[in-house]
Amino acid sequence: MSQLEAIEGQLRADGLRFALVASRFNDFIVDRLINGAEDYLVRHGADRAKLDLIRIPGSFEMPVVVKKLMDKGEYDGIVCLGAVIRGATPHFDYVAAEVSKGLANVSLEFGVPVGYGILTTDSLEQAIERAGSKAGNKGAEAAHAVLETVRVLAQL
Ligand code: INI
Repeated sequence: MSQLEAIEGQLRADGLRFALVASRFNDFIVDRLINGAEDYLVRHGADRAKLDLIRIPGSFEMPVVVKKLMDKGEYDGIVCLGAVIRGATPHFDYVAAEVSKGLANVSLEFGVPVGYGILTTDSLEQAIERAGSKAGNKGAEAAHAVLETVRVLAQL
C-alpha cells in the first residue's frame, strides 16, 4: 500500500452549482438517470433549488448546449444524461461518437468537469439495467464523478 497522502476531492456538494443536461430521446430511460443524478447531488448537500435541469432533443445536441452553459460561467460542473441505444442503422455510431468527442472537447476547453451519464447500449434491456436496476444508476455515477472532480480541481 502507498504511504503517500493523496490529494483528493471531498464529496460535498454544498455551495456548488450544477446543471443537468438531459435528452428527451429515450426519456423513459433518461428520466431515471435524472432522478439518480438529482438524488445523488441532494444527498451530498446540494441545494435542490440551485440545480438547473435543461432538456434537449437528443444526445447529439448535447455538446453545443453544454458549451453555451459554460460560456455563461455559472456552473461548477455539468452532468450530461442521455441514452443512445443501438438500432438497425449506423445512426447509433454517429450519435455516440459525436457526443463523447464533443463533450470531452468542451470540458477541456473550459476546464469545467462534465459527467458522462450517457448510456451507449446494444439493447433497451441493457439501458434499463443501468438506469436504476441491477447495474446501478449511471446518472448517479456521473453526478458522483463530477462532484469529486470539481472538488479535486479546486485543490490543484
Ligand atoms: N438520440 C439519442 O439521444 N439516443 C438515441 O438512441 C438516438 N438514436 O438512436 O437515434 C438519438 N438520435 C437523435 C439525435 O441525438 C438527434 O437528436 C437527431 O439526430 C437530430 O439532430
